Amino acid sequence: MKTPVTVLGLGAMGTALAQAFVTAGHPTTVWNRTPGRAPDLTGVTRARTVADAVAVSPLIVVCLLDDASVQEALAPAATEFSGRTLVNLTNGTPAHARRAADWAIQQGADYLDGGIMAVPAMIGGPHAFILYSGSSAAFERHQADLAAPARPQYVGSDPGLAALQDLALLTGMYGMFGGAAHALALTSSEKISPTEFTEQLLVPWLTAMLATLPAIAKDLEYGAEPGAAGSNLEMQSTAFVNLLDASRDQGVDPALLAPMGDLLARAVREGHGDEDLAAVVRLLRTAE
Ligand code: FVH
Repeated sequence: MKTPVTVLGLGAMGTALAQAFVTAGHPTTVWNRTPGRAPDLTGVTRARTVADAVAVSPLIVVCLLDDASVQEALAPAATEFSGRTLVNLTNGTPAHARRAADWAIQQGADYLDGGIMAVPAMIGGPHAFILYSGSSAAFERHQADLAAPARPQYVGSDPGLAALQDLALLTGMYGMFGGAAHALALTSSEKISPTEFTEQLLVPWLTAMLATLPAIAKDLEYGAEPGAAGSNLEMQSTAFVNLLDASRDQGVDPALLAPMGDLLARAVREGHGDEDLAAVVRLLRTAE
């Protein structure tokens, strides 16, 4: 028999996770704060309380709105967690993850924190993956079970590492989406088809530029040869002024772009004009 799994939370993501466990043949128990949520989810056992839901499975997956809701939901069932594995797939910070791990260990449970790199429709499909950090023993024990919703990828024993990399990936995504939103605002200021611009120009351009990222990462990690930057920051900073001026001329708010222009200018001022984007990364690390 497949490992019984409990899913706490039947929002859009919790429902997709529960559906994936059912589809993979896991006896699946679910709980949601508001009863009657996800009425189309069949093949599950609906528990009345968190304690009832936790008591029936060795593997407990929680996916609620935020860290506060996880603390609120789990606290009344604390004594039920002993000997089980708690997998927290709620979006949170590394600090949230480390605190939750301490709490779980105090209850006698193993803890894995997870960062879901998918939207609900992708769960159970080939492109979804979930980053995990925390107990390596729990990950090894449940790796096959955790493959039901998405490809599991273990990133380390520090429980905060999955959340950190999840948030880092989301910042990359939001930076790209912010840039795309600005590009579409700019082209929409003239009679340019958003669909044609996106499909024929924006997506191919972004795809090509993404391929340059590993070289920047290598520069950051190992250092660059002097003068190796093909597109140095002084050139980029000079051209960036045109992005801001054209935006204003076209009636487009440059607020999303302006901080990047400021960083490029600062990099040049501080003597990094002949370097590449790795110099900007170093400037961002204000804590060092
Ligand atoms: N949906 C997505 O695209 C993203 C993909 C990446 C991961 N995120 C994170 O997953 C968490 C859950 O997201 P969700 O999409 O399921 O969110 P909702 O559909 O809004 O459902 C929220 C559930 O949380 C329950 N809840 C809220 N507050 C409490 C509380 N104080 N105590 C107990 N449960 C609570 C809510 O219950 P109810 O309102 O139906 O009673 C829902 O079950 C999230 O961290 C994303 O960032 C999703």
